[in-house]
Amino acid sequence: MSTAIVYQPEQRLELPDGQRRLIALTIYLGFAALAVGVINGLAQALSYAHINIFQYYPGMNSYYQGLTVHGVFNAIIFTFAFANGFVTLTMARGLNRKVHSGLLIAAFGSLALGSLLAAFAMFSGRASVLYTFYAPLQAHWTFYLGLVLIVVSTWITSLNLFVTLRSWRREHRGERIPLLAFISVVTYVFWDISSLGIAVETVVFVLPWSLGLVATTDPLMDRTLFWFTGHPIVYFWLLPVYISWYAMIPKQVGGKLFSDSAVRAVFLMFLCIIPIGMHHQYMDPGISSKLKFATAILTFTVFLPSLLTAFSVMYALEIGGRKRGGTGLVGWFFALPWSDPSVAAQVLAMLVFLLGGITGLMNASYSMNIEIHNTTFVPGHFHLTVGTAVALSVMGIAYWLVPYLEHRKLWSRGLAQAQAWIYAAGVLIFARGMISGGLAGMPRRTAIALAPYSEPSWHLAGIITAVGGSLMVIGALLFFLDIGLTVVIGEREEPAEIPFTETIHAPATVGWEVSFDHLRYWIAIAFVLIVVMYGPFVATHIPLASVGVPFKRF
Ligand code: HAS
Repeated sequence: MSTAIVYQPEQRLELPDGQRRLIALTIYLGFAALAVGVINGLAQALSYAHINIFQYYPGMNSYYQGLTVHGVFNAIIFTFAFANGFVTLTMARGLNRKVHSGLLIAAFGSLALGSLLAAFAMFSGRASVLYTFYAPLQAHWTFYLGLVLIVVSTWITSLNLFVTLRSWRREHRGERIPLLAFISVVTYVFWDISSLGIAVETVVFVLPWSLGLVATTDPLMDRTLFWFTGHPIVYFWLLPVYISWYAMIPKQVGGKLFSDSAVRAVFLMFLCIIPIGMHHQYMDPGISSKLKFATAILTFTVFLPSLLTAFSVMYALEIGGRKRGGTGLVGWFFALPWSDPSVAAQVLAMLVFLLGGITGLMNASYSMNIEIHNTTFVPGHFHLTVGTAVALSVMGIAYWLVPYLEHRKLWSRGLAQAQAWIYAAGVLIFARGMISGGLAGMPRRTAIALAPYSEPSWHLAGIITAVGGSLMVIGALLFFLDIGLTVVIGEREEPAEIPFTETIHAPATVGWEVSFDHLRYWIAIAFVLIVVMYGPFVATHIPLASVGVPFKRF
């Protein structure tokens, strides 16, 4: 460690005020969406304990309407808005230059308009199709158009990253792309390719169908295109958080990142291993078992980048903990700066993600999947992942990010700390309920509070789910309170710095590792793998449009 090499842009990021405000607006739109989603989540959690409060939600007329609002606002609008704002900022910080203002405005406009259209469709009861919006369920065209615009906002954001990178490269010929900028841009290249499935599904299949331009649609092709994106979307939620875990948290705990190359390799692995969406279709007819088997194998390889992340981030935390006086096998862990709510929230999110990862492994195994598919085990898994590894990390990031964007102090560090622990405790209880219920066959996406049937083995699981879910809602509301008060009445302060870590090993300037920066090679590998995995399905699929699901008039 004595030979540590520092690699970080030295200057402080001077972002024009207008750009800072737009990034803030984008992120706040995401937080507003999270608030709407979370409030609707309470009714979902209580329903498992046979408590029916759906009728108290204004404008909500059915369980599925509420569930759609919960899923779309939390999993699509919140996550995309945060990614657009945060990754634009990390790109600017990584290259120490401003981004393109016009593209920033266009991305925000597209996101805001898309969110309004989708919200209109959902709140007016014309889009109770859940956040997995494939056929045969059909929504009003405004819902699909809204989602198209939301995805377009991510593409505009990508364009902004590419334009900014290109102008940096012109001035830094032959230099390696700085790590923070590299992982930011790879996140969006990965998403651009991943989103092609949902783009085709929406524009070619469900949008014309919902407009009545075509009479029927092909549900299996539609589902397959959806899941082509529907799996990698989870890493689009996760990778902005990985940017923080890799490039920011080590600095916040006083540690350092071990290896620049390892981080680049992790992001490139995600970029290459896109086509595993069929693990959501293990139970679908019309897909060969050989393809399902190949998908299972490839799904297990996607554990690798997350395991590498676990070891790299843990090592960075350990360096920080030991510097702060922690000794022994686990002493360093308790020596971390737990009083910093940004650190506490994110480290708790990492610990919860260990369980999220294990449950993902169980989902991915074909024989286990038969047992848990369409049960509450699955929402148990994804509240440990997107619901906490992502959402709680974003809350932790917000505890330095919002003060940075507003030039104000966080309103209450104590409240922030309490919310992180309450939320983490809540999700562990919630997931315990969902997972045990799921193993006993408790179905997901079912209004248990209204169902005329129930199994005795679901009762305790349902109560645990409701208790944990309520704690999560309380934790989230405390977050909104603290962040809202920070924005409105937080004490003014000098603009803070964006935390940005050093790496022990600088990026290589010769040898094979330099090829990491040649993104076209990795993009080519991604496409080859996509053809290998999806080619056989497309080549042998018998279109079902002629006997498919008919257009319905709203
Ligand atoms: Fe998943 C279903 C498989 C990860 C989200 N997943 C879902 C759905 C969602 C979702 C939303 O194979 C439901 C979709 C729907 O509505 O139907 N998932 C996986 C696998 C992984 C995985 C193999 N999922 C995620 C992530 C998500 C997410 C991440 C959101 C962000 N998932 C599945 C499958 C299904 C599925 C099937 C279909 C189920 C069905 O039948 O319907 C893997 O990528 C997980 C790898 C993760 C790890 C954990 C690494 C841990 C880290 C933390 C480090 C901790 C530190 C602290 C540093 C291996 C990086 C350490 C300190 C100490 C002191 C210890």
